[in-house]
Amino acid sequence: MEAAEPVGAETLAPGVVEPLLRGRFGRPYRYQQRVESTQALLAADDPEGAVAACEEQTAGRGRLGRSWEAPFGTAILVSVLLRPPAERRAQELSLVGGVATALAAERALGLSSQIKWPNDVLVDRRKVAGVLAEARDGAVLLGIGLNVNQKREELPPSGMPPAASLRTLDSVVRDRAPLLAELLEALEIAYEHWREGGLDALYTELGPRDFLRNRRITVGDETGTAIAIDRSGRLEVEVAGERRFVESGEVRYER
Ligand code: BT5
Repeated sequence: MEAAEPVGAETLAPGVVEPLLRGRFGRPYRYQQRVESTQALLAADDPEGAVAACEEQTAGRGRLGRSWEAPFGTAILVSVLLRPPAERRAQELSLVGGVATALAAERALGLSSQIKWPNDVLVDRRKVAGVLAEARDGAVLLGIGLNVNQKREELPPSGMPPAASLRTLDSVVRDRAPLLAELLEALEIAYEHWREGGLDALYTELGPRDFLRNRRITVGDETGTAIAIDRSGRLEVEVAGERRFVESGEVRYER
């Protein structure tokens, strides 16, 4: 048995979130106060659009074995089960999640946001959200962590890019449930566009938010200039006068 929530606590419990859902994402809506990772609350045989959320992860995951940290009740920590059509490149889904999260963050803040290939959402050069796409028996679990109400001292101290929450950006404390409903709606719309037309169909949103464009970057042991995220989700880079297309990996950037 989990401890009861404090009366009046701001929460992502089903009774609060489900009435706010407008599309098919979030049906079913699975919720636990504490869980190892929201990615563990969904299985490949769940219907597309099944969603899991929690107040705190005890082993929240980033990419490449890294961790995702957020104190109880401060962030949106959510996973969505997707079943992309075979003709689409599932690797593009972290950018689809990035576009949806960027739009939801912008609507909340009234500030513009950027997408740092392949999976970060930045505002004012700081990371407010990260996206994790994991394959699971033909399905994809798309996990999104969006920092909402963390105070500065509750954010990881030394990330690159440095971390921010919506609250550290504009000093507003927000109810997370309506924001989660907006995020799921934005994700459903972006996903449907992508299903129909690939990243081409999202490029008007993605292209102008491409953070690495024209920056000096290092990928692996090569240094060059990022040209842009291309329409298949790869990062186009110019290294010593030659164009390369990077499929995946870690990017370090100057400034
Ligand atoms: C990501 O990984 O950015 C993907 C994060 C996905 C988290 C969601 S939460 C719901 C779902 N369930 C999960 O278990 N995961 C997903 P990556 O690019 O590897 O970034 C990880 C790095 O970001 C860490 O090594 C830290 O430096 C930094 N970091 C950790 N927590 C952070 C936070 N709350 N805000 C900003 N940066 C953070």
